[in-house]
Amino acid sequence: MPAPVGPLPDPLVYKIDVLVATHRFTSSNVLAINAKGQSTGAFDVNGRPIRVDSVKGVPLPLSTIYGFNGTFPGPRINAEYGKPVLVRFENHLDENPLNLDRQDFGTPDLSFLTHLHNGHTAPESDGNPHYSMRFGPRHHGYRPGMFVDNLYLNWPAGGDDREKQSFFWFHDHRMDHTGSNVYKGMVGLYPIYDPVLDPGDENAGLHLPGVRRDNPDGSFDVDYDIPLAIYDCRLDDGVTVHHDFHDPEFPSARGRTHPEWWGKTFFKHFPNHGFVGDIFTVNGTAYPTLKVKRRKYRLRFLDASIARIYEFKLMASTQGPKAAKDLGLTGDDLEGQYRIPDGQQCMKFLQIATDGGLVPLAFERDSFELWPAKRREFVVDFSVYQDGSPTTSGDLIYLTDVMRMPNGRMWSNSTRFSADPSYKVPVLRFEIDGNDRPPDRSDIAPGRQLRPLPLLPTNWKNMLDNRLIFEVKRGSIGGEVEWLINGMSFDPATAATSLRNLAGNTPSASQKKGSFNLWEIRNGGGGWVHPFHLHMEEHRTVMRNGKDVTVRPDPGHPDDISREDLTALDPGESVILYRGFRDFVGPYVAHCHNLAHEDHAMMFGWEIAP
Ligand SMILES: [Cu+2]
Repeated sequence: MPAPVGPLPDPLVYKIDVLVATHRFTSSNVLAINAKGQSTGAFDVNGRPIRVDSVKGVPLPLSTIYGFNGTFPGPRINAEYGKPVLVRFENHLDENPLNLDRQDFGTPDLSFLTHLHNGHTAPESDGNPHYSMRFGPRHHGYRPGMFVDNLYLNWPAGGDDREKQSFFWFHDHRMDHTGSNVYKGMVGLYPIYDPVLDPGDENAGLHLPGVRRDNPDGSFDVDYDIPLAIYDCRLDDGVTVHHDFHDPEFPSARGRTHPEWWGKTFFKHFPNHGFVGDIFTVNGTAYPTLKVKRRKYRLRFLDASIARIYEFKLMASTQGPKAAKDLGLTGDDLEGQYRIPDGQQCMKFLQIATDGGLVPLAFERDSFELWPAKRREFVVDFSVYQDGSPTTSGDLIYLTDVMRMPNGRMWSNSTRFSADPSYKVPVLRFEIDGNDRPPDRSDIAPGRQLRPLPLLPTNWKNMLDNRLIFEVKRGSIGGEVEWLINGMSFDPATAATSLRNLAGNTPSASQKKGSFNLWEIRNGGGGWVHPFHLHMEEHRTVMRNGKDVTVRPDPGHPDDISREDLTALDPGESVILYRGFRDFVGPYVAHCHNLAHEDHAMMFGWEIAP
């Protein structure tokens, strides 16, 4: 039911500088290993070999980042429906007061473009290339010395309460270099609360876990409500020769080794399936410990990785994690660095939200997949195990990845596809802090009604024949335009055209403001998976692989019952999405969120016409 559009209050104003800065992935000492798991050498910042104690290791040097306010992840903005936010993003990437080595990735012209994923935002504040190349800076992004004021209205699509979401993030979207800029640190968090159902206060609304503290400047913090941004990276070993498609942009880096970059983030623009790292980090730290009280928490998961998909379980272990090299593992099996051989599931996740906000009914899961850019929110009760026994102070619970994904193409093993029970990589350790139980006034259980879905028109099947069809596929030309949509590489100047549909038409991806339509996204290549993201309104999946999933979701994709901004396409899958086009006019994009695919042209422009 659309609410009347009244005047919104003046926005809360934030300023975020895009800065060259340093980041520490761990304060622990490290031991470098080769693909056989054997200890290898290390180098200092001048590229001179240093002696490594094979037991104690050496400190990890700081990596150079391009970060929002100079941190990774960047700032967290807690937003609220009804209270607009204006963020001034200012480019200071030309300044380098610490004279840090910029290495060979990150946009060469130092421009940035920030997208609030997936804010319901006018095109000029959306930070997408289809707008920026035509109307915005008329460039790939905002260059040094420039700023942009992005207005985030915190307004649900159509003014409809059922369209409210709960967890955005903002990240770089600079055309052709999104992957390298995100990987270089341009990630920020933006949970969005709803004064009616989800105010960040477990005494109010739906009583979801969270204790709110309001600050004098209008901002607020919420205890027991924790975003977890997952990101995988590789670190330079000092002996690998740097060679990349983008060599001409980084002439000082090409064709040689960089011992002076030892231990700093290593990137390749064009591993043609997508880039995966072998060190797994949470909120910028590798293998961290999070102390938790014996009560319920809300955990907001975000996959901020370029291509890696995760499948998480909560596990207990008697023996604890072992270094993968000490288990005799080699090669790709060293990815993740640790294994937890005796890990056993000890807790379940109670899912409360997906990309599109709170789900209609809370539901329990043993594990869940997290695809790039996706958000999944869960309540976990750290006072009790799934068998009913209580937790005690000092207990350790491991957030464990059980999806083996040796390259950016797709997983080799997961619960859904040839599960490998020996693949258990601990990513984060929760430590129970104290035996007392702090007050917990939250009230949530499986089956609890959360946010109803917006209604689907009863005659939606009448729209099937004239739907828009987009097929995502690897092209034969290779290189910089390797990844195609409907056979075309991204053209930021025009709206894309559908493949011929059953009605015999090839409609343009130009939709009238206020309209709704069905869009089909087809995975046209057999061996890849694509996390496909559509800017603007969240969609509802109505069909998957030709089957109606509005009543019963596909067992492999239980999140299809919710609204999402990113659809998970297994090899050969197709989905049909019901989408709305309301409130704003102008150009937006849709693209694969495997950022290596996106940066190599797997994106198309579309628009909302008046
Ligand atoms: Cu893709």
